[in-house]
Amino acid sequence: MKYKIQSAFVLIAIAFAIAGCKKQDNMPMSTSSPGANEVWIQNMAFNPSSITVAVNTMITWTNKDGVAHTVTSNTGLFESGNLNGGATYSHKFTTAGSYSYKCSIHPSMTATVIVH
Ligand SMILES: [Cu+2]
Repeated sequence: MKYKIQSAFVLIAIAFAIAGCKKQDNMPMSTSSPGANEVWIQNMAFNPSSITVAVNTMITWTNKDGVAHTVTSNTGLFESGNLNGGATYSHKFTTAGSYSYKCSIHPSMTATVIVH
C-alpha cells in the first residue's frame, strides 16, 4: 500500500516536470506572430498588412528582416526613416481614418492602418 502511494507521487512529479517544460516552450519570447498594436516587417512584407485600432493607439513596427525598410505614410503623416534589422518605430494615431503606407525602399511593400 505504501509503495503504491509513493508510485503515485512519482507519477505526479513526472507529470509536473513535463508540464513545466511545455510551459517554457510557450513563453512570449518564442511567439512567431506580432502582438496587439504591433506590425512586423518580415519577408519583405508588412504583417499584418491591414491593422485596425482605436483612436489614440500607438502602433509599433519591428523590422524582422536582415535588410533595411521604412514605414512611410503615403500622405506624409509619419516617416520612420531607415529601419535596420531589429529596429523599431512607433507612431500614435490620434485621428480616425484610413492611413496607407509603404516601404520607400521597396515600394511594392504596401499596407494600411485603420483608426476608428
Ligand atoms: Cu523595404
